[in-house]
Amino acid sequence: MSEEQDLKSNYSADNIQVLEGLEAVRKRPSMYIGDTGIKGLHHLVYEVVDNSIDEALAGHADTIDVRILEGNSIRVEDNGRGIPTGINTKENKSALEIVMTVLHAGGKFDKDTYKVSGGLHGVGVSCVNALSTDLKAEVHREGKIWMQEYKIGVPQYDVKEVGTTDKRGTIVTFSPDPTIFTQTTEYKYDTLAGRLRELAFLNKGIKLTLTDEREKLEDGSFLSETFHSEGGLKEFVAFLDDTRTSILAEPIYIEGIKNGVPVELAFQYNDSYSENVHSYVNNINTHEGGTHIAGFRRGLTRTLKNYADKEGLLKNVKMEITGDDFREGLTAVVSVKVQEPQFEGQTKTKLGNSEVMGSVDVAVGEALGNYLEENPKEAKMIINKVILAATARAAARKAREMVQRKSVMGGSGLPGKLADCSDSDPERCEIFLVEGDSAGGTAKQGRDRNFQAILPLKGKILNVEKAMEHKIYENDEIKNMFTAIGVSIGTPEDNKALNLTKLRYHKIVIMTDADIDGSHITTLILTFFYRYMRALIEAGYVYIASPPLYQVKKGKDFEYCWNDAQRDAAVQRLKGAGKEDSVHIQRYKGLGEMNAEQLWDTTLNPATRTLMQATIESAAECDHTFSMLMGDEVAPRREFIERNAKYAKIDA
Ligand code: 0RA
Repeated sequence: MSEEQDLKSNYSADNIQVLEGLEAVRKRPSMYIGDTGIKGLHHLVYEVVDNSIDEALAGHADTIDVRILEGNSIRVEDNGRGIPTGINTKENKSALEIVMTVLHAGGKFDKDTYKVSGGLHGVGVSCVNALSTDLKAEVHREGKIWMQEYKIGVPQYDVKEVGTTDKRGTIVTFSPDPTIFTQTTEYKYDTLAGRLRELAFLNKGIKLTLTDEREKLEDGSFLSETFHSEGGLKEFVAFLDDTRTSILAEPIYIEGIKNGVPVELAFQYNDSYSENVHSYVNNINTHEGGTHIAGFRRGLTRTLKNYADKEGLLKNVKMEITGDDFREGLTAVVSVKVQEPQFEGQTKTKLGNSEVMGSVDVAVGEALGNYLEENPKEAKMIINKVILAATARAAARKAREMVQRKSVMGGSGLPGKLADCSDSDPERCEIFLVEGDSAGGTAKQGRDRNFQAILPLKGKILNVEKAMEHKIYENDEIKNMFTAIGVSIGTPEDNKALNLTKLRYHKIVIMTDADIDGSHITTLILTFFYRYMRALIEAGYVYIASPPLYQVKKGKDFEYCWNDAQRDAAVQRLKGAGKEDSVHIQRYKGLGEMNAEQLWDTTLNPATRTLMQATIESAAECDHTFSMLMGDEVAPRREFIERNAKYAKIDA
């Protein structure tokens, strides 16, 4: 048998296995990337970037360039060693082809590399390949450029040399398959930017750049940002708190290997009342916490308590101080790298490895113990804050119990303003939280009272970002929401876990005017949900209604429009051969300008409305956004709103 024939027969035998793998991914994409919605779409980018992060963490790369190309293709380039292109003798194929086409082949060729990055699903770039109509891999290595292209994961030719180079690195360009990502293939710049910023903080020293080449800015350039942090988590904490008032001059910071586990953590106290502790394992956000968070809390409480006792700072304090009190106004980020992480919990984002608890406990103890000894003035400020928190907690418990008592009374305990629905199966029921009594009235007339309930809210609701906890439970609008929705709050000991067993609706819809005030109220309500009923958002129960902005009308014909482009198109359609001024445009300034029927047709009717589901893509990002939107500083808020106004219109 000639050498060429031998290669060919092997090639086809291997190919069958590869095709089976790719087919499995295309058949059940959600099993590999979580979902095929907007989250899964963005996950493709993270999967590719993760490989480059690994190469950087191994010390071979320091720059990663991500571009959104025209048509929503993505290009990821790094300056690493380049994926090896030589023929792997066992498989008789180029290593590059194996990495790109075989499931979980990623790190196979470099056992020395300590692979720590890796998406939640850790599936490797071959999955991205399988879910892309087109993918191109380009490797700059040892003076040469190598290339291979694929369609839905299938190589179109053997890896070939296409030129010479003085660069090093890997470039992957792919186009997500619209038959897989049926919801959307449109990338959101802010979503990608949020993740790259997070990765820059979590992996200090690496430079990550994001460029949006889909649309030119006014000056002819592209929107582009570079994320790069030398301070790592210390800068992450400062960023999260940039619109809050810090108590310490600088975050407390530690980095080191404790009992064999690399631990990096930073924390700071601010003058707010909320606790913002974010944790990561191998760059993955562990929303549900786990052993690293348990270790963090234990270390924090023990060290602060020991110090306060030793200094006699608690001599005159009568009430009991709980773990919660040590974390009021605390912003922290904990990041550990674990070789074989065990993920547990509902969303598999809870770390289970028990050895990590001690590692983080020791790290906090060390960092904080030293800090307190060296900074007695700050130490006193922290302890005083803790004592204040314990005092306020007593008031909050009383207020919370009042809300609780009302909400468990059921039926008769419901708020007077609530126009409830007649169905009592929560799965079918919806509640609309409506801004203002007048819009509330229209909504009551327009709704289907079988399954739609209306709760009018009075003007601006309390800004929970700035209020002490007990004030929140004393606020009428907030009390009404608690009792109408039917949730109660657990004790601080079970981390105030929400009790959803008496939840009365599975769709909770925020409905406000389509203007600046309306979006402010939406933000206030979302902030309240995020801080006090986060489980509702996580379970996917919270939605935002999208009322139309315009009605375009000619004679008896009319269309509703949600943005200016739709409006212009509707004008063209309706005017037909007629004159422009025969078409009348009504701009809805508020929900109140619509009558009950119009409100039903556009915003309430499940068959025709558009609801936006509130989701938490990144808790840290959310935390920063809400504190910024609700905080004292005007400039960053205005900047955010201006930047997002464009997207808001497209979304609607
Ligand atoms: C394994 C071995 C080597 C490089 C890589 C993997 C590698 C993979 C990716 C994925 C994206 N960018 C990457 N850069 C490098 C090289 C081993 C060697 O040269 O000795």
